[in-house]
Amino acid sequence: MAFEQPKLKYAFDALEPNIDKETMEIHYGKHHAGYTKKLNAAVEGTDLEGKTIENILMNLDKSNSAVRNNGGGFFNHNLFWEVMSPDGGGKPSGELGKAIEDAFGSFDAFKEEFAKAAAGQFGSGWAWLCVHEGGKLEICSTPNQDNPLMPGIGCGGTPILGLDVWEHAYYLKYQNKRPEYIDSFFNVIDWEEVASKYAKEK
Ligand code: MN3
Repeated sequence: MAFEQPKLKYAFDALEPNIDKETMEIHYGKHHAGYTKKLNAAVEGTDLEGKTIENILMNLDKSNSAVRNNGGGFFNHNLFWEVMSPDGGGKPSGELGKAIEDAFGSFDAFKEEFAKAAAGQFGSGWAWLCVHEGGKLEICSTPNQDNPLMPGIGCGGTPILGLDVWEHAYYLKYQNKRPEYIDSFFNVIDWEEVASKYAKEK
């Protein structure tokens, strides 16, 4: 069974004005589709065929750059689309809200640290909020299409929120103003979805 891009739960223009329609069309329809196609080509006929993407990434041979880049690209974008919603924004309440306050002091302090990780990732990459067993939260960033599921990446736990800071994710609308894109992302974060991932993975 080949990997397939999950359907988006909103229209390409639904995240406007925070994320523009044209960027969504190209990002989902070209970039993510490309990673998915190349991942399938890279695992076809190997012992990775038929395994889940999580299993492949957690047991990754990092010298296998086709699987590292395209498997990462497939998983990372799946998560990215999931944690955004036209009804998003605000801040999390309940268990996740409390865990964020415990780990970072306040939601605003969390936001500042996450934005710093995203803005400070040199070149292409991702910023993450991860949960460790027991519920402890961690913010980190990774280059290219790496992610915290991969072994020895210097960033652990299970990612429950991810922000794509490749230029293809924001350049059409924001050009070089990555911090403005990061700020806008907070208007569309689907905290209910992130909270449900937190509850499942902690
Ligand atoms: Mn991308």
